[in-house]
Amino acid sequence: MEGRVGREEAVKLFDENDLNILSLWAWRIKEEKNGNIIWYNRNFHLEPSNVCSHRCNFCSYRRESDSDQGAWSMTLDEIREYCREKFVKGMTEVHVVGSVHPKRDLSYYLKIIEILREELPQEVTIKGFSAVEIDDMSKSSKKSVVEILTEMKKRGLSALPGGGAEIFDSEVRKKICPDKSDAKKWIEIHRTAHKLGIRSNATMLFGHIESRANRVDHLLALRDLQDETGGFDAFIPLLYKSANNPMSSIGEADITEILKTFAISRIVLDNTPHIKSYWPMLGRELCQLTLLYGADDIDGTVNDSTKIYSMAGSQESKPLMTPEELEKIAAGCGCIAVERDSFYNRITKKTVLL
Ligand code: V47
Repeated sequence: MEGRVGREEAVKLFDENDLNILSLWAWRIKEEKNGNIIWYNRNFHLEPSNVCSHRCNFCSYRRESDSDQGAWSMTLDEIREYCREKFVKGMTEVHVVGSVHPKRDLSYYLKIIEILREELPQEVTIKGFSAVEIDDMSKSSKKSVVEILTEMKKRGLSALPGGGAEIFDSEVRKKICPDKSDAKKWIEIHRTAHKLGIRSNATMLFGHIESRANRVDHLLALRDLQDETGGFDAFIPLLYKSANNPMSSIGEADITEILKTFAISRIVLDNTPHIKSYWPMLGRELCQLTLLYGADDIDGTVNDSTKIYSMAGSQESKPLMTPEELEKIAAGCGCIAVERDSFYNRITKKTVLL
Protein backbone atom coordinates (compact mmCIF):
# COMPACT_ATOMS: atom_id res chain seq x y z
CA MET A 1 0.00 0.00 0.00
CA GLU A 2 1.25 3.47 -0.94
CA GLY A 3 1.40 6.36 1.52
CA ARG A 4 -0.02 6.70 4.96
CA VAL A 5 -3.08 4.87 6.16
CA GLY A 6 -5.90 7.36 6.66
CA ARG A 7 -9.05 7.33 8.78
CA GLU A 8 -11.37 5.50 6.41
CA GLU A 9 -8.81 2.89 5.48
CA ALA A 10 -7.93 2.23 9.12
CA VAL A 11 -11.57 1.74 10.11
CA LYS A 12 -11.95 -0.59 7.11
CA LEU A 13 -9.00 -2.64 8.31
CA PHE A 14 -10.86 -3.21 11.58
CA ASP A 15 -14.08 -4.13 9.77
CA GLU A 16 -12.54 -6.45 7.18
CA ASN A 17 -11.59 -9.03 9.79
CA ASP A 18 -8.45 -10.20 8.01
CA LEU A 19 -6.20 -11.06 10.91
CA ASN A 20 -3.61 -12.84 8.77
CA ILE A 21 -3.00 -9.80 6.59
CA LEU A 22 -2.86 -7.52 9.63
CA SER A 23 -0.34 -9.78 11.34
CA LEU A 24 1.93 -9.93 8.26
CA TRP A 25 1.70 -6.20 7.65
CA ALA A 26 2.34 -5.21 11.27
CA TRP A 27 5.16 -7.75 11.56
CA ARG A 28 6.85 -6.29 8.49
CA ILE A 29 6.74 -2.78 9.98
CA LYS A 30 8.01 -4.09 13.31
CA GLU A 31 10.90 -5.79 11.47
CA GLU A 32 11.76 -2.66 9.49
CA LYS A 33 11.89 -0.60 12.68
CA ASN A 34 13.32 -3.08 15.19
CA GLY A 35 14.64 -6.11 13.29
CA ASN A 36 14.03 -9.29 15.25
CA ILE A 37 14.48 -7.51 18.57
CA ILE A 38 11.96 -7.49 21.40
CA TRP A 39 12.93 -4.83 23.92
CA TYR A 40 12.59 -5.05 27.68
CA ASN A 41 13.97 -3.28 30.73
CA ARG A 42 14.55 -3.91 34.43
CA ASN A 43 12.21 -1.65 36.29
CA PHE A 44 9.92 -1.12 39.21
CA HIS A 45 6.84 1.00 39.75
CA LEU A 46 6.04 3.40 42.56
CA GLU A 47 2.33 4.05 43.16
CA PRO A 48 2.32 6.59 46.03
CA SER A 49 -1.44 6.50 46.59
CA ASN A 50 -4.73 5.20 45.21
CA VAL A 51 -6.86 7.88 46.86
CA CYS A 52 -8.15 9.93 43.97
CA SER A 53 -10.54 12.81 43.49
CA HIS A 54 -11.31 11.70 39.93
CA ARG A 55 -14.13 9.22 39.46
CA CYS A 56 -13.14 7.21 36.40
CA ASN A 57 -15.66 4.46 35.78
CA PHE A 58 -13.06 2.01 34.43
CA CYS A 59 -10.85 2.26 37.50
CA SER A 60 -10.72 -0.56 40.04
CA TYR A 61 -7.85 1.00 41.89
CA ARG A 62 -9.17 4.31 43.19
CA ARG A 63 -10.48 4.86 46.70
CA GLU A 64 -12.50 7.87 47.77
CA SER A 65 -10.61 8.64 50.98
CA ASP A 66 -7.65 7.51 53.06
CA SER A 67 -9.96 5.79 55.54
CA ASP A 68 -11.58 3.51 52.91
CA GLN A 69 -10.78 -0.17 52.90
CA GLY A 70 -7.93 -0.89 50.48
CA ALA A 71 -6.73 2.73 50.40
CA TRP A 72 -3.08 3.65 50.75
CA SER A 73 -1.13 6.91 50.76
CA MET A 74 2.60 6.77 51.32
CA THR A 75 4.45 9.35 53.35
CA LEU A 76 7.77 10.60 52.00
CA ASP A 77 9.62 8.42 54.51
CA GLU A 78 7.64 5.39 53.37
CA ILE A 79 8.51 6.19 49.75
CA ARG A 80 12.21 6.25 50.66
CA GLU A 81 11.85 2.92 52.44
CA TYR A 82 9.85 1.38 49.56
CA CYS A 83 12.52 2.46 47.10
CA ARG A 84 15.24 0.72 49.11
CA GLU A 85 13.12 -2.41 49.26
CA LYS A 86 12.12 -2.58 45.57
CA PHE A 87 15.29 -1.44 43.83
CA VAL A 88 17.47 -4.31 42.63
CA LYS A 89 20.96 -3.73 41.24
CA GLY A 90 20.82 -3.58 37.43
CA MET A 91 17.44 -1.83 37.25
CA THR A 92 17.37 1.19 34.94
CA GLU A 93 13.93 2.70 35.47
CA VAL A 94 11.41 3.66 38.12
CA HIS A 95 7.89 4.31 36.82
CA VAL A 96 5.88 6.62 39.10
CA VAL A 97 2.13 6.83 38.72
CA GLY A 98 -0.59 7.16 41.25
CA SER A 99 -3.65 9.25 41.65
CA VAL A 100 -4.93 12.77 41.95
CA HIS A 101 -4.86 12.88 45.74
CA PRO A 102 -7.13 15.62 47.08
CA LYS A 103 -4.70 16.67 49.82
CA ARG A 104 -1.25 16.38 48.23
CA ASP A 105 0.39 19.42 46.69
CA LEU A 106 3.16 20.09 44.20
CA SER A 107 5.86 20.19 46.89
CA TYR A 108 5.08 16.53 47.79
CA TYR A 109 5.56 15.40 44.18
CA LEU A 110 8.76 17.43 43.76
CA LYS A 111 10.06 15.88 46.97
CA ILE A 112 9.31 12.39 45.60
CA ILE A 113 11.62 13.08 42.66
CA GLU A 114 14.32 14.35 45.03
CA ILE A 115 14.06 11.23 47.17
CA LEU A 116 14.23 8.93 44.15
CA ARG A 117 17.28 10.79 42.88
CA GLU A 118 18.96 10.49 46.27
CA GLU A 119 18.19 6.79 46.67
CA LEU A 120 18.73 5.43 43.16
CA PRO A 121 21.90 5.26 41.07
CA GLN A 122 22.30 7.92 38.39
CA GLU A 123 21.64 5.42 35.57
CA VAL A 124 18.08 4.82 36.82
CA THR A 125 15.64 6.95 34.81
CA ILE A 126 12.77 8.55 36.66
CA LYS A 127 9.72 8.23 34.40
CA GLY A 128 6.90 9.76 36.30
CA PHE A 129 3.49 11.41 36.54
CA SER A 130 0.82 11.20 33.88
CA ALA A 131 -0.40 14.32 32.08
CA VAL A 132 -3.55 14.16 34.21
CA GLU A 133 -1.51 14.34 37.41
CA ILE A 134 0.57 17.21 36.00
CA ASP A 135 -2.63 19.05 35.03
CA ASP A 136 -3.96 18.70 38.55
CA MET A 137 -0.66 19.94 40.05
CA SER A 138 -0.85 22.94 37.76
CA LYS A 139 -4.41 23.76 38.87
CA SER A 140 -3.73 23.33 42.58
CA SER A 141 -0.41 25.20 42.60
CA LYS A 142 -1.50 27.85 40.07
CA LYS A 143 1.79 27.26 38.26
CA SER A 144 2.00 26.66 34.54
CA VAL A 145 2.76 23.24 33.10
CA VAL A 146 6.05 24.61 31.75
CA GLU A 147 7.07 25.76 35.23
CA ILE A 148 6.15 22.43 36.81
CA LEU A 149 7.88 20.28 34.21
CA THR A 150 10.94 22.53 34.34
CA GLU A 151 11.10 22.14 38.14
CA MET A 152 10.66 18.39 37.80
CA LYS A 153 13.33 18.09 35.14
CA LYS A 154 15.75 20.08 37.30
CA ARG A 155 15.23 17.56 40.11
CA GLY A 156 15.79 14.56 37.86
CA LEU A 157 12.61 13.64 35.99
CA SER A 158 13.50 12.47 32.46
CA ALA A 159 10.31 11.03 30.97
CA LEU A 160 6.52 10.99 31.30
CA PRO A 161 4.53 7.74 31.20
CA GLY A 162 1.65 7.52 28.74
CA GLY A 163 -1.27 7.28 31.18
CA GLY A 164 -4.42 9.36 31.29
CA ALA A 165 -4.97 9.44 27.51
CA GLU A 166 -7.81 6.90 27.72
CA ILE A 167 -9.85 7.64 24.57
CA PHE A 168 -9.64 11.17 23.24
CA ASP A 169 -13.25 11.37 21.98
CA SER A 170 -15.05 13.87 24.24
CA GLU A 171 -18.41 12.04 24.33
CA VAL A 172 -16.79 8.76 25.39
CA ARG A 173 -14.60 10.61 27.86
CA LYS A 174 -17.66 12.19 29.46
CA LYS A 175 -19.00 8.71 30.14
CA ILE A 176 -15.87 6.88 31.28
CA CYS A 177 -13.86 9.62 33.00
CA PRO A 178 -16.03 12.71 33.36
CA ASP A 179 -13.69 14.78 35.54
CA LYS A 180 -10.41 14.03 33.82
CA SER A 181 -8.41 16.55 31.76
CA ASP A 182 -9.63 16.55 28.17
CA ALA A 183 -7.75 15.37 25.09
CA LYS A 184 -6.57 18.86 24.22
CA LYS A 185 -4.93 19.24 27.63
CA TRP A 186 -3.32 15.77 27.49
CA ILE A 187 -1.83 16.58 24.09
CA GLU A 188 -0.71 20.05 25.19
CA ILE A 189 1.12 18.65 28.23
CA HIS A 190 2.98 16.06 26.15
CA ARG A 191 3.82 18.73 23.55
CA THR A 192 5.23 20.92 26.33
CA ALA A 193 7.23 18.02 27.76
CA HIS A 194 8.69 17.20 24.35
CA LYS A 195 9.70 20.83 23.82
CA LEU A 196 11.52 20.77 27.17
CA GLY A 197 13.42 17.63 26.14
CA ILE A 198 11.33 15.31 28.32
CA ARG A 199 10.42 12.24 26.27
CA SER A 200 7.16 10.41 26.79
CA ASN A 201 4.92 7.47 25.97
CA ALA A 202 1.30 7.44 24.87
CA THR A 203 -1.49 5.03 25.75
CA MET A 204 -5.02 4.23 24.61
CA LEU A 205 -7.55 2.49 26.81
CA PHE A 206 -9.61 0.28 24.49
CA GLY A 207 -12.22 -2.45 24.56
CA HIS A 208 -14.98 -0.68 26.50
CA ILE A 209 -17.67 1.59 25.04
CA GLU A 210 -15.55 3.25 22.36
CA SER A 211 -16.08 2.58 18.66
CA ARG A 212 -13.39 1.46 16.24
CA ALA A 213 -13.53 4.92 14.65
CA ASN A 214 -12.84 6.45 18.11
CA ARG A 215 -9.72 4.30 18.33
CA VAL A 216 -8.55 5.35 14.88
CA ASP A 217 -9.11 9.05 15.69
CA HIS A 218 -7.08 8.61 18.87
CA LEU A 219 -4.20 7.10 16.90
CA LEU A 220 -4.35 9.85 14.28
CA ALA A 221 -4.18 12.57 16.96
CA LEU A 222 -1.05 10.91 18.37
CA ARG A 223 0.44 10.57 14.90
CA ASP A 224 -0.07 14.31 14.31
CA LEU A 225 1.69 15.23 17.55
CA GLN A 226 4.53 12.85 16.79
CA ASP A 227 4.95 14.43 13.33
CA GLU A 228 5.30 17.76 15.09
CA THR A 229 7.60 16.88 18.02
CA GLY A 230 9.03 13.36 17.56
CA GLY A 231 8.92 13.08 21.36
CA PHE A 232 7.07 9.77 21.81
CA ASP A 233 9.14 6.64 22.31
CA ALA A 234 6.36 4.08 22.62
CA PHE A 235 2.65 3.60 22.21
CA ILE A 236 0.87 1.24 24.60
CA PRO A 237 -2.60 -0.11 23.81
CA LEU A 238 -4.14 -0.75 27.24
CA LEU A 239 -6.87 -3.37 27.28
CA TYR A 240 -9.80 -2.45 29.53
CA LYS A 241 -9.97 -4.98 32.38
CA SER A 242 -13.41 -5.28 33.86
CA ALA A 243 -13.20 -6.59 37.44
CA ASN A 244 -14.22 -4.46 40.41
CA ASN A 245 -15.14 -1.20 38.72
CA PRO A 246 -18.36 0.65 37.86
CA MET A 247 -18.23 -0.44 34.18
CA SER A 248 -17.79 -4.15 34.95
CA SER A 249 -21.03 -5.19 33.29
CA ILE A 250 -19.75 -4.36 29.78
CA GLY A 251 -17.17 -7.18 29.92
CA GLU A 252 -13.91 -7.26 27.96
CA ALA A 253 -12.84 -7.21 24.30
CA ASP A 254 -12.37 -10.57 22.61
CA ILE A 255 -8.99 -11.74 21.44
CA THR A 256 -9.41 -10.86 17.76
CA GLU A 257 -10.32 -7.28 18.64
CA ILE A 258 -7.23 -7.05 20.84
CA LEU A 259 -4.90 -8.38 18.14
CA LYS A 260 -6.42 -6.13 15.49
CA THR A 261 -5.97 -3.11 17.77
CA PHE A 262 -2.27 -3.88 18.21
CA ALA A 263 -1.70 -4.46 14.49
CA ILE A 264 -3.62 -1.38 13.36
CA SER A 265 -1.80 0.74 15.95
CA ARG A 266 1.50 -0.46 14.48
CA ILE A 267 0.29 0.29 10.94
CA VAL A 268 -1.20 3.75 11.63
CA LEU A 269 1.56 5.00 13.95
CA ASP A 270 4.20 4.84 11.24
CA ASN A 271 6.25 7.53 13.02
CA THR A 272 6.36 5.92 16.47
CA PRO A 273 9.36 3.68 17.02
CA HIS A 274 7.90 1.22 19.53
CA ILE A 275 4.62 -0.52 20.34
CA LYS A 276 4.63 -1.80 23.88
CA SER A 277 2.72 -4.87 25.00
CA TYR A 278 2.22 -4.46 28.73
CA TRP A 279 2.24 -7.98 30.18
CA PRO A 280 1.01 -7.13 33.73
CA MET A 281 -2.29 -6.20 32.08
CA LEU A 282 -2.47 -8.75 29.25
CA GLY A 283 -0.95 -11.77 30.96
CA ARG A 284 2.06 -13.60 29.53
CA GLU A 285 0.34 -15.67 26.82
CA LEU A 286 -1.60 -12.80 25.28
CA CYS A 287 1.45 -10.57 25.53
CA GLN A 288 3.42 -13.13 23.53
CA LEU A 289 0.70 -13.31 20.88
CA THR A 290 0.68 -9.51 20.40
CA LEU A 291 4.35 -9.76 19.39
CA LEU A 292 3.06 -11.36 16.19
CA TYR A 293 0.81 -8.32 15.67
CA GLY A 294 3.33 -5.49 15.68
CA ALA A 295 4.49 -5.13 19.30
CA ASP A 296 8.26 -4.97 19.84
CA ASP A 297 8.50 -4.11 23.54
CA ILE A 298 7.39 -6.07 26.61
CA ASP A 299 8.03 -3.46 29.28
CA GLY A 300 10.03 -4.94 32.12
CA THR A 301 10.68 -7.08 35.12
CA VAL A 302 8.30 -4.91 37.25
CA ASN A 303 9.21 -6.66 40.50
CA ASP A 304 5.66 -6.97 41.87
CA SER A 305 5.30 -3.22 42.21
CA THR A 306 2.02 -2.31 40.49
CA LYS A 307 -1.54 -2.95 41.62
CA ILE A 308 -3.56 -1.16 38.91
CA TYR A 309 -4.14 -4.29 36.86
CA SER A 310 -4.32 -6.99 39.49
CA MET A 311 -7.11 -4.96 41.15
CA ALA A 312 -8.90 -4.86 37.78
CA GLY A 313 -8.76 -8.63 37.35
CA SER A 314 -5.49 -9.35 35.54
CA GLN A 315 -4.32 -12.94 35.92
CA GLU A 316 -0.91 -11.53 36.89
CA SER A 317 -1.77 -11.02 40.53
CA LYS A 318 1.87 -10.45 41.53
CA PRO A 319 3.52 -9.09 38.38
CA LEU A 320 7.18 -10.07 38.37
CA MET A 321 9.31 -11.63 35.63
CA THR A 322 13.00 -12.38 35.45
CA PRO A 323 14.98 -11.30 32.37
CA GLU A 324 15.17 -15.01 31.47
CA GLU A 325 11.38 -15.32 31.48
CA LEU A 326 11.06 -12.21 29.30
CA GLU A 327 13.70 -13.64 26.95
CA LYS A 328 11.68 -16.85 26.63
CA ILE A 329 8.57 -14.93 25.57
CA ALA A 330 10.53 -13.25 22.77
CA ALA A 331 12.23 -16.51 21.73
CA GLY A 332 8.82 -18.17 21.31
CA CYS A 333 8.16 -15.73 18.45
CA GLY A 334 11.57 -16.28 16.85
CA CYS A 335 12.88 -13.01 18.28
CA ILE A 336 15.74 -12.00 20.53
CA ALA A 337 15.04 -10.09 23.71
CA VAL A 338 17.38 -7.14 24.17
CA GLU A 339 17.66 -5.24 27.40
CA ARG A 340 17.22 -1.48 27.00
CA ASP A 341 17.22 1.65 29.08
CA SER A 342 14.19 3.98 29.09
CA PHE A 343 15.27 5.52 25.78
CA TYR A 344 15.86 2.26 23.91
CA ASN A 345 19.64 2.28 24.19
CA ARG A 346 20.96 -1.27 24.46
CA ILE A 347 22.28 -2.33 27.82
CA THR A 348 25.38 -4.24 26.85
CA LYS A 349 26.79 -5.08 30.23
CA LYS A 350 24.82 -7.82 32.00
CA THR A 351 24.61 -6.95 35.66
CA VAL A 352 24.71 -9.95 37.90
CA LEU A 353 21.73 -9.84 40.26
CA LEU A 354 22.88 -10.13 43.81
O1 V47 B 1 -4.43 5.88 32.32
C1 V47 B 1 -6.82 2.07 34.70
C2 V47 B 1 -5.27 2.45 32.75
C3 V47 B 1 -3.44 3.76 32.95
C4 V47 B 1 -7.79 0.23 34.05
O2 V47 B 1 4.15 4.72 29.87
C5 V47 B 1 -6.80 0.58 33.12
O3 V47 B 1 5.33 2.89 29.93
C6 V47 B 1 -7.30 -1.27 31.89
O4 V47 B 1 -0.45 4.64 31.82
N1 V47 B 1 -8.28 -1.64 32.73
C7 V47 B 1 -2.22 4.01 33.81
N2 V47 B 1 -6.55 -0.17 32.05
C8 V47 B 1 -1.07 3.06 33.43
C9 V47 B 1 -0.20 3.58 32.32
C10 V47 B 1 0.97 2.81 31.84
C11 V47 B 1 1.04 1.45 32.03
C12 V47 B 1 2.16 0.78 31.58
C13 V47 B 1 3.22 1.43 30.97
C14 V47 B 1 3.13 2.81 30.79
C15 V47 B 1 4.27 3.53 30.16
C16 V47 B 1 2.00 3.51 31.21
O5 V47 B 1 -4.01 2.54 33.35
C17 V47 B 1 -4.58 4.72 33.04
C18 V47 B 1 -5.71 3.88 32.46
O6 V47 B 1 -5.77 4.02 31.08
N3 V47 B 1 -6.25 1.73 33.53
N4 V47 B 1 -7.77 1.16 35.03
C19 V47 B 1 -8.56 -0.93 33.83
N5 V47 B 1 -9.55 -1.30 34.63
